Formats: sequence, structure tokens, C-alpha cells
Amino acid sequence: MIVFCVFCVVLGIGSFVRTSENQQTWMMLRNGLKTYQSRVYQKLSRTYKTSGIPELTQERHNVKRGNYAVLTDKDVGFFESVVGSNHTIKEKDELQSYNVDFLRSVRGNSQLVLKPGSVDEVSTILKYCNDNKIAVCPQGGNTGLVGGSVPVCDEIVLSLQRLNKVLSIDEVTGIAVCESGCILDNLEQQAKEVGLVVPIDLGAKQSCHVGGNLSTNAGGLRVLRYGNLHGSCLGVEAVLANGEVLDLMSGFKKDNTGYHLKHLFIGSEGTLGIITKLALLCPPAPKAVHVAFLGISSFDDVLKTFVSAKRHLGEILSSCEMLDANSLAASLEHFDTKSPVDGYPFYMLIETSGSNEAHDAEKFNTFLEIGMESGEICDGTITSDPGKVKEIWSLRERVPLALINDGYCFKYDISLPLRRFYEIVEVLEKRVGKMSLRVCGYGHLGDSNLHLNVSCKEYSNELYKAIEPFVFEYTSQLKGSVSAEHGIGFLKTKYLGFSKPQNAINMMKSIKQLLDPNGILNPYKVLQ
Ligand code: FAD
Ligand code: 2HG
Ligand code: ZN
Repeated sequence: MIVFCVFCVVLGIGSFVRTSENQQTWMMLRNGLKTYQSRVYQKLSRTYKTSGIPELTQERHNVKRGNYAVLTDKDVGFFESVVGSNHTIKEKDELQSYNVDFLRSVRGNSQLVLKPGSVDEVSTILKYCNDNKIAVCPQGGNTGLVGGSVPVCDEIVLSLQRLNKVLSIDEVTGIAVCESGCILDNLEQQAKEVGLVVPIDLGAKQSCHVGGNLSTNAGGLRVLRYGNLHGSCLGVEAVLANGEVLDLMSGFKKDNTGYHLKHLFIGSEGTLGIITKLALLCPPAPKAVHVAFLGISSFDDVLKTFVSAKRHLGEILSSCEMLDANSLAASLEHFDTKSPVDGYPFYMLIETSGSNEAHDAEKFNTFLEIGMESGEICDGTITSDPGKVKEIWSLRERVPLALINDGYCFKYDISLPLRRFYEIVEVLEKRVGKMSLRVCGYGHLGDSNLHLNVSCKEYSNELYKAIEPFVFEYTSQLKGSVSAEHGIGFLKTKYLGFSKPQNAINMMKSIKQLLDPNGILNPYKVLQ
């Protein structure tokens, strides 16, 4: 028997179950979900206890320091005269959080952090560094997951956190202009006030910078709807290694005047220039948002449900995420919460964003009914209540943090052909056996982007060797991408060749040589 509460969709939250033995789920939903924290990562912060900090990257990865100048008191004096001593960090304890990444997977040994307050200050600092061959690591919110945001050796850290202003948001054109150190969530709040939405959303939004998002070409939860930042970014202002300011700001979607240079700075992870300002095209905020959380009994049915979602939800489909049972279990255990749907090997989170509540609900209902009747969807819950929408999203968004809380987590962010999307999770699970606590797969199914995570109690070199390069070889054999959205940073440089031909890498090196001939910008990252 199929029980499906159509009206509840309109009322706020509904549940549908395939058989009556699942009535318990329905009861729980009627009584309201537990009050989850509204956003998983209120403000991402990790405190650094001595025991939790990783070995120095230079030692763990046996890195030979580049031929850069060693910082002198004279250099520090110069930098203080530019940014002011109150915007300079030299104390060992304070330096720690700028030297260690969010995952605690890498640790640099920088002796100096600079926090410039204007593009001119960034320019003066870079000119000096270039003239004196001092290496620089640009840093945004330090939420990057590939070791790109912290120094490898003793590069100075150039933090963009003071360049944090929203400069303008135009309701008519939909263009938002901000400084690069603006926190994504702040931009989103201000865009919302004029009925717009920032076309990128991710779990780290309360800490990451919009400039950091651009520098990594971050993907996130709604690439399926809005595409990636190469499409939404209208312009950037960037400071080159020699201090020159390149003004590529534009207020137009269409501008075919020569090479599209702004794209060089999108996704180049601070190796070609420092982004100081940017313009983003923001679409109107959707009037109706529905989210369903579904229990599915096989990966084959996950794919069928995705195809059905594209066909039946069409233009209102805004996100299609997948979690396996181990991912959901981690989220539930570490955050001590319950899921409205439980006991399945796979779960899907499907979101629609549109402009007509009744029309969208009707479409969603049709999609769900078809899925239930065919047996592809076994169980689920749907809501359009904003609070409940957040609760459901938090089941998914908590997964990365939950896995880090297992102790240590090896994270892989790969693009794979959809038909073979999940097999690597099962293969890897067999391969690493008891060396790991959990092997799991989740992520942006709608973009063919799998987050393959292996958690363990603490970093283990043996486990590391069992996973790498195996995961990258496997990905490459399937013609996938070894980095779908997080970038190459420091941790993936060895594997760039698994996704790019040598002549493309050579061209990247020529561009780097042209823009940063002394190699001072984020050395040891992206290119080896
Ligand atoms: P940082 O981590 O500080 O830096 C990232 C890189 O960009 C570094 O190489 C740095 O040198 C460079 N950089 C930073 N700012 C500038 C600048 N102004 N100019 C030049 N170079 C600069 N990523 C996704 O793609 N999708 C997700 O869904 C996603 N979810 C996440 C969830 C969590 C919980 C966490 C912790 C991370 C997640 N990430 C995700 C990864 C990360 O948040 C993104 O890569 C983000 O874009 C990094 O922004 P940031 O400001 O923290 O940059
Ligand atoms: C996400 O989609 C992020 O949640 C993080 O990209 C993925 O930590 C990860 O592996
Ligand atoms: Zn992701």
C-alpha cells in the first residue's frame, strides 16, 4: 500500500511511506523533527591543541625549500610600515591558526602574517616581495581542503580578512560587488535584503571568503542550478606578483573584447595573483523551496531517481545530493540527532527552487508518486517549511565535519561517470579493511561529483599509502577528474597529471612563468 501525504507538503512537512510498517516515520514527522542547530557550521573554527596539530608539512612530505629569501627584521619593519604593526602577527601561538589548515592535514612554519586593508597595501607588499624574492601564501577563510591555504615552508601569510566590505548590490542588474575577503554568508545576507541570492552555497559559508571561493572555483550545493563561478563572476580585480593591479571588473554578462583574462584567476588558487575585488551576478531569490529526503535501496535506483528528477522537476530542480549509509551514520552519531528516514543503503536529498509554491508542490508530488509506484523510492519526507528545510540540509552538510570528528579523515573529491559513480567506494572499503573506521561516499550526484572519505582514529602513513595513488589511478582509468571542486592545492600536486595531459600542464607552467616569473605566489601549490 502506498501512503502519501500530499497536503502536508503545502502545510510544511510531509512524509510518504511505501508500506504501512513505516508509520513510525510519519508519526515522528507529525510531531515535528528535533530542533537541529539551524546551520551546521555556525562559524567554522578549530582550536589547536598541541596533540592535535600535524607534523610540519616540510617534514611529512619531505619538501625541499625553494630558493627564497629568509625573512629579516628589516623586511618585517617594512611590512609593519605598510599595514601597521596592529595588522601584523609574529607571536608563535597566534601564528598557529594561520599555519595549520582546517583539516589539520598540513602545517607550515610561517613567522609572519600580514593583514592589508586596501588594494594599495596588497600591491606594495607584493612589489616588495617580488623585488626581494620573498614567498607569499594568500589566505582567505582557511577552509580549503587540499592544503592550499597555509604555507608549506616559511612563506609569509597574506590574509585577506580585512578586505571584507560589500561595495554594492544592484537590485535591477543583480550585480553584487564586494572585496575579496568578504565572508560568503555576509554577502548572502545582504543580497537577500534586496531579493537576490548569491549563486554559490556551501557548508563553510560562515567562514570562507568570496575571494577564496573564486580562487578555488568552489562548487557547492547548487552548481546544478547556477553553474560554477566561471559563469557567475562578471569581473575581478587582481594584484599580480610584481604589485601591478589588473582591473578586470565588468558590469556586463557579455564582453567579448579579447581574451577572457578574469578566468585565469578563477580556480588558480592564489598562484597567479591575489584577488582583491569581484563582481557576481546574483539571480532572484526563489519564492518557493521544497526539499525531500529519500531512502533508496540500491545505487541503480539512485540513478533512476536522478533521471526522473530531471525529467519531472525540470527547471525547478536546484540540487540533487546523495549520501550512503555510512555517511548518514557519521552525521547522526557525531551530532546526536535522528534522521526522518533510516535503514537504507542510500539517501538522496532533492531540492526544488521556483516561484510558485502550488505549482512546484504539484510537480514534486508527481515525481514522488512515480518514484514510489515504481519502487525506486522506498521512503521519504518532504517539506517547504524554511526551518525544516534547514534541518534536512543539515543531515547532509554535517557529514564532512562528522567524519573529521572520527579523528582524522582522508578526503577525495572526484568527478566520475555516473554509471560507475559508486563502485570506487566499495572497492576502497575492501582494500583498506580494518585500517579505517569508515569508508563512505556522498556528494553532488547532480554534478557527477563524489566525496570519497576514509576516516580513522589518527593519521596513518600505512593507510595513506593504501589509498594513494590507488584512488587517483582508479579515477584516471575512468577518465574522471582527481579534483572536482576543491582544487589541487598542495596535497594533490603529484596527481595533476592523472587528469591533465603533459602539454596542458606545460601551458599552465608558461602562464605561471609569465605572471609570476620569480614564483613567489603560493609556491609548492598546483604545479610541482
Ligand atoms: P582558503 O581556504 O583560505 O584558500 C583556498 C585557496 O585559495 C588557497 O590556495 C589560497 O591561497 C587561495 N586564496 C584565498 N583567497 C584568495 C584571494 N583573495 N586571492 C588569491 N588566492 C586566494 N568547497 C567546495 O568547492 N564545495 C563545497 O561544497 C565545500 N564545502 C565545504 C564544507 C566544509 C565544512 C569545509 C570546511 C570546506 C568546504 N569546501 C567546499 C572547501 C572550501 O570551503 C572552499 O574551497 C572555499 O572556496 C575556500 O575559501 P576560503 O576563503 O576558506 O579560502
Ligand atoms: C561538501 O560537499 C564539501 O560537503 C566537503 O565539498 C566534502 O569534506 C568533503 O569531503
Ligand atoms: Zn562538495
